[in-house]
Amino acid sequence: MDNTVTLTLAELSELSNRVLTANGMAADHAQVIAEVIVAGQRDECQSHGIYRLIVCVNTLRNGKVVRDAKPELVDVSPALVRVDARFGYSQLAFQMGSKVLVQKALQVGIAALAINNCFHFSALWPEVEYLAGEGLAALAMTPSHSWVAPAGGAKPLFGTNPIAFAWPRPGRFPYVFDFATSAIARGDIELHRRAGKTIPLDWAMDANGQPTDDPAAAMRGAMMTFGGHKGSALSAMVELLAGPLIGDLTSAGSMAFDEGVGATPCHGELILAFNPAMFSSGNSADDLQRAEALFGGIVGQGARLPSQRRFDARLRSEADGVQVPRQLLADVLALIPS
Ligand code: NDP
Ligand code: PYC
Repeated sequence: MDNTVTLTLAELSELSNRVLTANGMAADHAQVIAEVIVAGQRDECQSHGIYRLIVCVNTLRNGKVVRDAKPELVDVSPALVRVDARFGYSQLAFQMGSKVLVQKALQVGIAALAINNCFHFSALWPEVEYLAGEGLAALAMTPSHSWVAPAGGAKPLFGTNPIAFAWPRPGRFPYVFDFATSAIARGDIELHRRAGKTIPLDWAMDANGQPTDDPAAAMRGAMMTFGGHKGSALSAMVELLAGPLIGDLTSAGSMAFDEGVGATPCHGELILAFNPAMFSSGNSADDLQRAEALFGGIVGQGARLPSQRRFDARLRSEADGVQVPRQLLADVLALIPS
């Protein structure tokens, strides 16, 4: 028997909305959360697609998330906007704050959006892609729960702390990268555990600090940063800029707030936007052309641009629908109370 089921994007959207609202999520939150889950599955970003419904529902049932939170926007300065998510999920807060962020970056040249007190589970590329679509370069980062050891240590301290960057390319998909500062997103380790697969030895240590290929042991131990001390320093940077700088929790604080429930992490997020036209020395068309030459230099030697795999998957999924592992779909359907 085929181990996957094909769903159209509309079917996946309807299913995601149904699972969330049937578990008490307010309709406006469910709608925007369903959109990022569909986008993740559509782009074959498996760690942040339909699988996330399981974590969201656990959070709705056991966590401290406010199911109908109304985000509150504060216009702090010409270049800074803050949105307090009021302990709801992050998506509505981003939707509200990003419109103001765009206006500020277009007017001032550089602007920041700080989101506070949000439950955060999603990939960051949808956010920086949106900003690139507005003609801006963008950088986003967020902590998570303390699951990752600093390089040279063996005890969880950092989150998986993703950093995403986008550069606008008029008429094409933007240049985008988005990766955890851990060797891999934690969601991927969980997907390996679900599939009964081993993991590479450079992803995580067991509880005794020994490299392990067992995903369950890895989740009880400590994940490793990517690139040794370099990923470790970047991870600390994310903790600082998207934590204390914006008046919010570190990953260790998020873990303590969770009180062992295993809910979605709750903390802040920092998003920066840059207006290339205003930074330009006078001829932004030439400057954008130099950027294109750089991208040409990458692909010209047979390398690929980050996100190209996702963009290819997007076109495929839009035409043919998405493949969902049969067991994962069954587990998601079981989340709907009878
Ligand atoms: P990956 O290691 O799978 O990919 C990271 C990036 O590298 C992607 O942009 C990917 O593009 C690119 N890439 C991969 N292989 C190549 C290659 N050969 N050449 C060029 N580029 C390449 O991601 P992670 O596991 O680190 O993270 C996955 C997701 O998890 C991210 O979207 C992240 O935001 C999310 N996440 C969210 C967290 C949160 O707290 N909200 C925490 C941690 C992670 P492509 O996709 O096209 O392969
Ligand atoms: O996959 O590491 C992860 C993750 C943490 C929070 C959301 N995703």
